[in-house]
Amino acid sequence: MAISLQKGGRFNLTKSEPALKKIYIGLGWDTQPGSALDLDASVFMLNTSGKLPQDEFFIFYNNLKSPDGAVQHTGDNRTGIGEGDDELIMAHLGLLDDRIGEILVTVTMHEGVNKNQNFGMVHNAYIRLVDVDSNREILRYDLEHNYPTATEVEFGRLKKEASEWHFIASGIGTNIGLQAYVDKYA
Ligand SMILES: [Ca+2]
Ligand SMILES: [Ca+2]
Repeated sequence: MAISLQKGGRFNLTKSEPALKKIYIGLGWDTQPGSALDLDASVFMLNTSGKLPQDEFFIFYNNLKSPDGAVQHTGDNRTGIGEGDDELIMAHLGLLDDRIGEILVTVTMHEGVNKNQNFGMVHNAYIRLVDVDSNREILRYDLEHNYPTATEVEFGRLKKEASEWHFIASGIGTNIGLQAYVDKYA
């Protein structure tokens, strides 16, 4: 049975899953019947100062793979229609560049500000972590909090502390737009 986390919850991956090497990060969401929303998963791979070591460590639909080969985005979903994972990210902990101490997983609403869309229109949003080798779900965080003004939401982050990887169910919504969001970590 997978662990279910609440907003702000933490899980020590290294301690609980010592054999874990490859993680499949599944992100899902649904919209109102009949309305398609294009949500985009992005990953910020940060150093211990909380910055991207170089721009290419920002992984999104136009830069699908990190320079170290550790993180790969499997592609863009334009509608969110259907059950199950809408966008997927693969993370191979063993391949990570030594400088990386934090991996943020954020979902942004494509042109949300221009289209007057926000996360209040999104339902059943979740992030889940699956052990690729055993195909077993390790944990899941359902974002039950409502985000009526947010155009981007950090779903969760992996953080290395004293050589151990932790998952944090952050669930932080903002409405600054993707460019401003990227600028914060550049
Ligand atoms: Ca998308
Ligand atoms: Ca969906």
